[in-house]
Amino acid sequence: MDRPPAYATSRLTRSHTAHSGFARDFVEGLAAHPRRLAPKYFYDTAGSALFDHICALPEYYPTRTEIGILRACSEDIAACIGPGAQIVEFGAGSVLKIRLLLDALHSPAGFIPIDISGEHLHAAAAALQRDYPAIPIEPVVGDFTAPITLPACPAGARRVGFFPGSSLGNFEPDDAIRFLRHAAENLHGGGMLIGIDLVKDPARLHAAYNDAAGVTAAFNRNVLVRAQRELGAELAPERFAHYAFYNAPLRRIEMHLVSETSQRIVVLGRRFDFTPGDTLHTENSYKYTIDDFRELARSAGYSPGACWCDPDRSFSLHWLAMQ
Ligand code: AVJ
Repeated sequence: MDRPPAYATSRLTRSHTAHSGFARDFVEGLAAHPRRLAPKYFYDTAGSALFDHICALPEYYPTRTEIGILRACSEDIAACIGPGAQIVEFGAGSVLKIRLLLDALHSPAGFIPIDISGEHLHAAAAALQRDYPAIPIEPVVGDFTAPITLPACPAGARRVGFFPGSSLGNFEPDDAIRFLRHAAENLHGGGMLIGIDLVKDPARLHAAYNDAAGVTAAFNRNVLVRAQRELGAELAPERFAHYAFYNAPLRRIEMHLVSETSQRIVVLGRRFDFTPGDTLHTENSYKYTIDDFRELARSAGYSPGACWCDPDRSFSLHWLAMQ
């Protein structure tokens, strides 16, 4: 009898933590000083589509630069990963980059994309499964910043993490170390391939998060639209301005939503007043130097190996073996 596609069975492993957490975290974040919201809440179906649009923007260099590195160095990367690997991707989104990796790998044993945006993930995983019928693809809908149960690793396979896009930059450096340590436990000693955006000219960073077409602004504001729809929040997204800047001493892009007027958000029986200029901090995106990132990986228990960059040294891909 034919085995059902792994894709169909893994729907059972979905976790709902991301949804139930939004109400609590939205209210808690508005009550905090300064006001803040975790960037994982950007990624409802509309937000995931807006993020895909960001990746194609002329100003947003990380995605196309990382894809260029993956293409140019795929043989070296495949040699580091080795044959028979089961790849676990954290925050898989539209699963585009994994295709380059799967094409280069020697007899991959499976692919587990994890993403918080269920609809988006399942559509992407189904399309990927059609193109790679021989590779078991088992999507897991969930929040990879929380403990998560993964499908089993096939006998004889070794698990390798794939964390592209510099998504690690969303963590505070201490939390990045904690995340990498946990990932190492889930990977049972396997290695990790990770994309890290590099410290560079602030003007280029600024442009990447302040695109002329206003897509990043829409992405930022979408979290308010989501609160209207999912939590019944009374608020006016268009009265919040997108504000993104490079905080050079802390080596991070900060994104905020800045109130343009005196206004009130009413949500779940609570009221939050804003005066003009009050902000809601929605994202940090940390940048690293190659040496600083390798040091961070070491303190998380990895042994940094090869590092691949584009010729401008805008972006880096790192192979982290286990110590
Ligand atoms: C998905 C976290 C890597 O920080 O560049 C893009 C998200 N925010 N534009 C990034 C994002 C605004 C992105 N990461």
